[in-house]
Amino acid sequence: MSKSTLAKLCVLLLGTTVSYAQVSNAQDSLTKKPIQLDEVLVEGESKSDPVFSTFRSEPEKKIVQSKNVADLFNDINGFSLIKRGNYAIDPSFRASQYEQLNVQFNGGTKVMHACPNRMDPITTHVTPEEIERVEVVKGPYTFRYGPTFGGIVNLVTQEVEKQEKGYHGKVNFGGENNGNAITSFANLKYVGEQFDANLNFGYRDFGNYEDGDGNEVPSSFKSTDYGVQVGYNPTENQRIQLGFRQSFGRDVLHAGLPMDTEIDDSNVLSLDYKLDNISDGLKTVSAKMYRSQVDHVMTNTLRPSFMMMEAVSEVDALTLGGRVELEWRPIDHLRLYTGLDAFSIGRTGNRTRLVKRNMNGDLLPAPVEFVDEVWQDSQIDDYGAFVEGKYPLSEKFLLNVGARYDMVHSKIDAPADDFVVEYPDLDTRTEHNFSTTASIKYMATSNLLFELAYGRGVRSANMIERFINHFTVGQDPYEYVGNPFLDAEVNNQFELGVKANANFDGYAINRLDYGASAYYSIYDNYIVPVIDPTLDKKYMPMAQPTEVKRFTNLNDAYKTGFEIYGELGFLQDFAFKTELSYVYTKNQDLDESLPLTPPLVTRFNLSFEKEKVWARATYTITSEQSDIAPSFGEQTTDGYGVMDFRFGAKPFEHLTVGVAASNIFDETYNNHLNFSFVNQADYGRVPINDPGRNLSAFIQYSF
Ligand SMILES: [Cu+2]
Repeated sequence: MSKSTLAKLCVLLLGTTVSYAQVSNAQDSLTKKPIQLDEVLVEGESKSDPVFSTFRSEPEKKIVQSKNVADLFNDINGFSLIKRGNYAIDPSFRASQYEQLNVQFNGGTKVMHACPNRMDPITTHVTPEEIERVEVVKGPYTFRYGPTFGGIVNLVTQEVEKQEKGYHGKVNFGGENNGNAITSFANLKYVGEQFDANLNFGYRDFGNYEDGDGNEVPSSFKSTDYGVQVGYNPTENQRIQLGFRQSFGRDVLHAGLPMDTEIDDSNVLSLDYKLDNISDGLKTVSAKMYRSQVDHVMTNTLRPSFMMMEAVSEVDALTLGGRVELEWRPIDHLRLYTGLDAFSIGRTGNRTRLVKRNMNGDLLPAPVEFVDEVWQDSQIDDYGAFVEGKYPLSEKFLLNVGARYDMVHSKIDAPADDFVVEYPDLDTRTEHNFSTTASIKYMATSNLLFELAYGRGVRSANMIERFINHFTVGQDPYEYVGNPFLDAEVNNQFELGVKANANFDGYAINRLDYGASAYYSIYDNYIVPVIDPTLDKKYMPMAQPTEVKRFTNLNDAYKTGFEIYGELGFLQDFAFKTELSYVYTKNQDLDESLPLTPPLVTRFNLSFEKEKVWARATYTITSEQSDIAPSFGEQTTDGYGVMDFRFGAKPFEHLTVGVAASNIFDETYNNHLNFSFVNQADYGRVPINDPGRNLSAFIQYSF
């Protein structure tokens, strides 16, 4: 069936519900709004938002492109992307990444990856179209949402309870010429007085993209997702919400990893509850529980190494978690939050290798099979307790103080023999972590806000850093060995910032928004893999590099940087925006940068926006990165400039169309954080280039 027939069918199907929705809308215009769950952390309110927080929400009607994960973060100042291809993309914020960022959905739900190579980060388990807001807390400045080291990234899916009553829905299709990608997404929701329901379905099929020189990059993937969410408001001040979603990734090629994903299935079950307006002293109780699971199968079938050896890894991850929070008003104006949370991750799985040839390349008389423990049945549990208070010292000064305690248990149930030899004292380990923060907001005028914050965020080592056993899991080609006795790493971050805006009515220039913030982080026990001469290489001992890295705590490391932005509104409908972000890191122990430090990025945006038509041109200049980490095989990366253009329109009441061109000048470039090609027939170990010119078209029907 062609795309257009499908579109017509969907329109017909949904058309019947449209007429019904119009009737019910009219009836419900008098009713009150139901209570809202704490999915959103940042509401744009100086008095309640966490300090140094920001959010980006793309108004749904202004979409011109089917989104991908990269687009979610691309436009947020300070973010970069760690790419291993076009699918496994991890956000990096101010040179913090992976578990250093507290990435979650809807105020707390987590999905942890199963793959030791991070082929399946949290961002791959949700349809990007579903994400309506991306919220960021830029440092360890609140501990209500779990242990936080470098900051919080909260991905908010559509909030049903905020919608108008009645039936709503949309169906959209997108296509891209670079890689012949197609995307489709459908959503239907019903919002009633007491009951609401939300249904999503998405399908995406991406081919291999070409870089600016026309070289094809192995990066194709397919994914199918669906989600169901039902909400019930038993009384005016209560809400209970149940959600379930599944995602199926298939045939994912990873240019920068040694294998490809055959199967990547995940599911997430979550239950939320909130009781509001309880009493004068105790205001609110909110609770959340979730369970998520990822099953991952990867092979080297399509890779050069398959000739020598067939490898299949079957791994899975189970994440369980929950939180209970009480909001108090013990005295006038003091908002006090107390709570408990828990987070548990367990992983299992093996790699099976069938060795077919010997070192010289001669066929063996019979292939020999080996089974390697990938995760050694490890588990990490984190139980936390937090308290946080917001108190206005005066009309203009708002004080926020918070503290958190985490008890972290880690254990390894099926250690490999050689891991036991390396660490004979393996046992269940318990760590006690204390995090604190204090910050002040000074609201000088309603248009001028100063913020000053200190936070001490603590992160216990993740499972790879503790328990990986001679696997190549980094951006460099070294075998990595975990260290179960690592100390937790600590980020002492200081930050000072300002945000302001001004409106000039009746002038050609009608609006000015600007802001800046500068930070300095002193790291204790920063965790990085460092070459350890006492370790012998386990797999292919003759192949370069022959050294092995072990995860280690650094004595001294720091980072510092700033972000600046300014936006000028003119002639009512136009805006010009400039953003700049810079971060500098130092690993003083090795006298080099910390790995994966993004380069200086400057962005210029010219946009035009009217009710029925909108357009935006963006020019992003990424500077050369010469502050590198040579011990990770990093090389200086050249600077580059990329021009993008988007245009959208709403020709009819329910219809949105969009076209976009990214990398218009077909620039050939690679970002400093891109991984290098690994185990590919056509490429040596050189950085993966980003896509060349890409033209896309998008159509959406919504009601
Ligand atoms: Cu994998």
